[in-house]
Amino acid sequence: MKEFSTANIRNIVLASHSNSGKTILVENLLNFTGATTRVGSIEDGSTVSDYDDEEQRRSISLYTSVLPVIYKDIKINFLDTPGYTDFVGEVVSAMRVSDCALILVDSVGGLEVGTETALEYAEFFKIPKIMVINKMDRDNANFRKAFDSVQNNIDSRLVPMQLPWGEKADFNGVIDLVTMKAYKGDGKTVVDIPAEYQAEAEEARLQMVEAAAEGEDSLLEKYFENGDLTAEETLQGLHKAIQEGNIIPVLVAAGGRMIGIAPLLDTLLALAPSPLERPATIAKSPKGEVELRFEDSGPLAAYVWKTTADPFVGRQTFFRVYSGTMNSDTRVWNANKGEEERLAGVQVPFGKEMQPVSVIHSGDIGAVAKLSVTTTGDTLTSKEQHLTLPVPHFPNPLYRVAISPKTQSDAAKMSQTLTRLVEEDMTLSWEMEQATHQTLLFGMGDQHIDVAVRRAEQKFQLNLDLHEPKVPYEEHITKEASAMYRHKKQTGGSGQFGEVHLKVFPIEGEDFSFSNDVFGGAISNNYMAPIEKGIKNVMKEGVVAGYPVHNVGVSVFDGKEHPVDSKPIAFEIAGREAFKIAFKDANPVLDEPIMKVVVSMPEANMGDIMGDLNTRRARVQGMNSDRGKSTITAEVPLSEMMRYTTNLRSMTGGRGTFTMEFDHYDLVPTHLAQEIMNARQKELHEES
Ligand SMILES: Nc1nc2c(ncn2[C@@H]2O[C@H](COP(=O)(O)OP(=O)(O)O)[C@@H](O)[C@H]2O)c(=O)[nH]1
Ligand SMILES: [Mg+2]
Repeated sequence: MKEFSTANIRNIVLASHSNSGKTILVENLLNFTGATTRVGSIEDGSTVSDYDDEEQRRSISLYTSVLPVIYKDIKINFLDTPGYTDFVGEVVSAMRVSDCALILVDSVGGLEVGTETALEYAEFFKIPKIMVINKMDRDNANFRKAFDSVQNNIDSRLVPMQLPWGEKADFNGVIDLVTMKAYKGDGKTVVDIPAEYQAEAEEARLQMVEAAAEGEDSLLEKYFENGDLTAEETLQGLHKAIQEGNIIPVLVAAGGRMIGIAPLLDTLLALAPSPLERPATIAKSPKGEVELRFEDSGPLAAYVWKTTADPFVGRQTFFRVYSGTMNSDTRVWNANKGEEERLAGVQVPFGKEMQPVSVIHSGDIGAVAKLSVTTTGDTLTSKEQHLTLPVPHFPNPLYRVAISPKTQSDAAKMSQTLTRLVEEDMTLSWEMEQATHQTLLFGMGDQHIDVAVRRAEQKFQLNLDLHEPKVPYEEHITKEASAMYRHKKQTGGSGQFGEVHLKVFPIEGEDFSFSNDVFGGAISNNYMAPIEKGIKNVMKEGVVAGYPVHNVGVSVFDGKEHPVDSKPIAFEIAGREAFKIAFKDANPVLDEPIMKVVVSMPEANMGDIMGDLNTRRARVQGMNSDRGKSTITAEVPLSEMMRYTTNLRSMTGGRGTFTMEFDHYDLVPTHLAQEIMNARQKELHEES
């Protein structure tokens, strides 16, 4: 592939609700510009962007792909992201390294939740936005309606730069308000605006020019003087204005029919900023903060925004250069890991293909294979400069499932494979939970988990079973109780004998205390350790409900031993059993984890969400509404929140989100605790 210097690079993220035609749009752009000889389709699983098996199987994008489109000597790196909520982590990563967002809106669906999310992230990352009302050829396409559905829900002003020339089956092309020409089909044929559109186009053009004039003071003066701007001035003004972020230019297309392609590309070249026009990046170094411009001559700083760990291809690391250049056959310093990495060859990603190049210039996106320690979020730099670039905040994965290996050989590689999987994905994590003895996998939703589990199977030959996650309850007692147990086996062979009298009582501040309060040597000192061991073993397993015991004191105050048959194992058993009896008598209760939950939703859903939270034993601590968005802060038991991701989505049409973190343990209400204990006793009964 040809080399492109910073001024000739654009990085544009394609983001919106699933199904608005992002993947097919790039597919057509690639074909239009001669990069491919045929146009692939979603249905055949033959697009350049959705190359992963799982994407093809599901017919949706799951991962961000990089597709460079070369047009008029400029390389536009399109980052095609998934639109489904579960894969929003990919959108965050892509936005982080893009200089402009192209937001697609379905001409029928209008503003859908994934598109709202895309707009919010573009806002958050402060990158200019350009909108396309796409699929204008659809049966129920309605430009105005789609346009209004967006405008009525956002603060930024939408400014049409194009109008559709016909709609639905009659969608012929686009009327471009800058050139005031009509572009037929892909746009190679340019004609005069048909008479019936002239008036509408004139009016829309005036509004566009006015918006452009506001982009720059000098243009505003000219506009007041002449009452108009030239085409060039209009583009210049809009180019400025979108970088301020308060206007969003609107284009029209039917990417899948290759309509509006040339005017779309031309507008992108005119409006989307090159890296040179972006604000300085602030990097950290041991000497303090450093301002980086996208300069080849600057110190090396490349941000790793994506990693894939395919067992056959090996690890692929995707980076964006913020300063300096990344060169083949050199060594770089991973500032986050504090280790050197050797770059065998740097490459330009083109879907799944990697095209070798000798250098990746500042501002560009590249990839490198087989790095050893580098993971997503790391900065590659020089050892002397030791620069680190900021890592964005990713939404916390709150949807949990318990997993277990299917076979012995799966067990052997489970932890290693899970570690590699989560390394690829900032919104996936796993942990072993001591209290429930479960391995938990956390993701953004059931689809996300499903993809991860299939990926483990297909790519890593790790087969997993899924289970309901258990709540990590805890057992404790609320009063003092005593018990004795005699363990005796004296029939035939060598016998066993041990008798323990003990008292249990609640304690605070520590989980366990043990004292030997035996007077007169009823039990020898050396049997105390086995007794303690027996008790500690039950504490792990739980007595009444199968959950770990906390905050209990034990005093052994009496017992009996036998000169021949007493041995450590006998006392271990006697200690354990005496503890169990005393514990059951000491009014045992259960504690449950209480989470601090913050739910955000459209104001209209507030009543429903509140009502629903009440059925989840929530303790609401605060509510807030601001410009149509509401938040509720509440403490809610974890047991009530297990499938909240799914429930909240269905209550809010996907517009509700929440955060959740552990806050404290609190008593489980008696009737619920009783149910849990009964279930456990039944389970024990069935086991024995
Ligand atoms: N009618 C029509 N369908 C389209 C157009 N572009 C894409 N599609 C179809 O819309 C569906 C979703 O497209 P896709 O590119 O996967 O959308 P994405 O989820 O935004 O990437 C596919 O079935 C496409 O064939 C278009 O311009 N017109
Ligand atoms: Mg897609």
